[in-house]
Amino acid sequence: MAQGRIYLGTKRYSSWSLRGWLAVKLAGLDVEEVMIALAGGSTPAVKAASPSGFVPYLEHDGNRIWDSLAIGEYCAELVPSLWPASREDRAHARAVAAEMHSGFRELRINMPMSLFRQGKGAGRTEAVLADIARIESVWGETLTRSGGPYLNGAVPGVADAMYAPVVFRFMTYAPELRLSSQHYCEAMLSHPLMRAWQAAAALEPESWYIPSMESAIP
Ligand SMILES: N[C@@H](CCC(=O)N[C@@H](CS)C(=O)NCC(=O)O)C(=O)O
Repeated sequence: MAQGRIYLGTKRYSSWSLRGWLAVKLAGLDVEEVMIALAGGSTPAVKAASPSGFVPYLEHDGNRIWDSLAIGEYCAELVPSLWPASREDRAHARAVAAEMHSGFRELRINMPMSLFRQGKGAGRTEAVLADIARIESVWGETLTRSGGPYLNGAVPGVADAMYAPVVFRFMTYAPELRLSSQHYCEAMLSHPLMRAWQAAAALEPESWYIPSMESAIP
């Protein structure tokens, strides 16, 4: 029997859900998935299910954890290898994960995660390009430290979970990226968990689609 449940929003769109789900899966937690179709604003079913009114929300072993980064930390307490082994590298990875959690607002607004949208070339405002430049610099520095192919090293960890939606955004909007970023995106996109998320998203019913998130962008 599952040891709990994770509440998630529509997989095509819910970038925060992807982060929490990846952390839970990377930690190997046995939890049931409760899917909620997002309304594209405030979703009554999300408000009813989650203490914060946001997904992801994890209930596990009597614990209630809302917020993607808190879920990542919880999972890493159970499986410490979700952060790097050395204190210095862990400090760096935590800063990197926190920067994603609290920042890159322009990228998030102008290149929203929408897995199957025709978005190539869209969203490239100056502020978005500045966010992307910073992300590439963070990835470059972190991959050099970790030895790659993931920010966490040989296997993905919390920092990778935090940036996973950025990888999907880059897949959709296809901004120019340096070679090392392209390699990181390829490693992430070919990871079985990222593939599984994408496959599940492809099976979501059309009634869950949010038209403004699906529209092709000229
Ligand atoms: N800081 C939160 C943000 C969570 C968040 O904004 N989730 C969105 C879905 S991606 C949500 O639940 N929105 C409310 C709604 O759509 O009703 C986290 O890291 O988990």
